[in-house]
Amino acid sequence: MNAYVRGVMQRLETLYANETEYLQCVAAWLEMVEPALEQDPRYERLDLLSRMVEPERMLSFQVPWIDDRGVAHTDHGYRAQFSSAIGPYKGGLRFHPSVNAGVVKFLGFEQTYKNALSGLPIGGAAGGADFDPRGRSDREIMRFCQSFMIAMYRYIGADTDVPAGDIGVGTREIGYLYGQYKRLTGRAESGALTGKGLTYGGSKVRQEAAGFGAVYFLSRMLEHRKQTLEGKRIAVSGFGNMSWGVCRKAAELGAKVVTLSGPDGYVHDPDGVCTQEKFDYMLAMRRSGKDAVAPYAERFGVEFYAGKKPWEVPTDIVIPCATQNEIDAEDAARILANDVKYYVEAANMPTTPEALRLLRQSRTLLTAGSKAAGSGGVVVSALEMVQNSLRYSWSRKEVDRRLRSTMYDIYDVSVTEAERCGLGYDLIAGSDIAAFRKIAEAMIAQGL
Ligand code: 2IT
Repeated sequence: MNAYVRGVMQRLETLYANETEYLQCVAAWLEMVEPALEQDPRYERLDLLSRMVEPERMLSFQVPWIDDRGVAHTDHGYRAQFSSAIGPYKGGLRFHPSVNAGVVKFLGFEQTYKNALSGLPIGGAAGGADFDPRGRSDREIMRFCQSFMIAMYRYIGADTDVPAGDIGVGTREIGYLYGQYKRLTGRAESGALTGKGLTYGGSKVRQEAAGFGAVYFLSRMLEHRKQTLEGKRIAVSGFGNMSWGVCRKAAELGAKVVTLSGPDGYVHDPDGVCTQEKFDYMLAMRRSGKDAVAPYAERFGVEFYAGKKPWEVPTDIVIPCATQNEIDAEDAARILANDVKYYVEAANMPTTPEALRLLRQSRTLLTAGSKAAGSGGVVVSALEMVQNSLRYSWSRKEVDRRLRSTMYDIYDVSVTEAERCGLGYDLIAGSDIAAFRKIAEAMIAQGL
């Protein structure tokens, strides 16, 4: 690291000493964009980096609610409005006990650069609460979402900040959040949230988008080696929205997802998660609110491995779809020992720094980062905003076509940018630098 970059990082470490995920993602990113910084003296002269690595505004609020037994709870909510350089703040909400200020800042940072890559005019944000939806009734979820929105509604809007879903927040939660926003503001402002239901302004393919996007991106990596998805075996973690979309698109293109996982362990399905019945069962497991994957093994008569991660199953492709830092150095060593050929981050920052270093050293493994490969969800969110402002709704085919071509564009810009910086075929550095340049130019143009 050069002295300027080191100084930026030290300032952040002083300000946010305990926010480990946040410091981790910024440190990894600084390492990737350093070559671009050295090519242009303006970035340092204007101290752009200090402003790029910190949220423009950080909201932190209490979320009180009452459960079905009449017991009062006080959870904590956040919204990191990270960057408005290229458009309104935009990004997901996560409801999970692990959510804290550092997790929200990490997600907001990643989202900013993901969104810049999408080519659409959206800034970056993320939010959420440490609320645990596991085992909560539908009415409890509704009351929690309503209370969350009471705290947040003044700070969001179609031209201000547009929240969407993430872990623990799906179409149902977005519906309750949107309903409360409408009541509080008296406006049917559909562009204020994305991931809405199809009956009130949602976009077709939004639910599938995150997983579809990752597989479209992967297909270009395969093409680079003159290969296709046909007959390939894929290990996936998680069993939520992202994994579900990956299973569906992979099956459509002739590949097989052979693992799914949850906090309880993983299942190995050698026949592949590739029938409608299995896709639907994934949704049913999610709806049950139990957050466990073991029932899949029982239902389809396959093996369940309690407390284990799916990376011990040898496959051609690995796609982590669950959460941050789920792949550590030991997992990375196993992935390399299994001679996996493609590693596609779909979840946000699923790889620890040590694991990523190991994976990137391999000559035979192609690696893609989540800011590029994991952007399918927000790409269709941005398309949902377009449709809302047009007061129109595109066909499924049209949205899917736009998603696919956007993922291809992101792949192409990542390849081109890495080559331009003399880094060879490096999708992570290429995409980080491309997004960095775009935001940097927008910030310079708008003054400080
Ligand atoms: O991580 C992500 O890209 C999301 N949670 C989706 C964000 C969005 O605005 O659709």
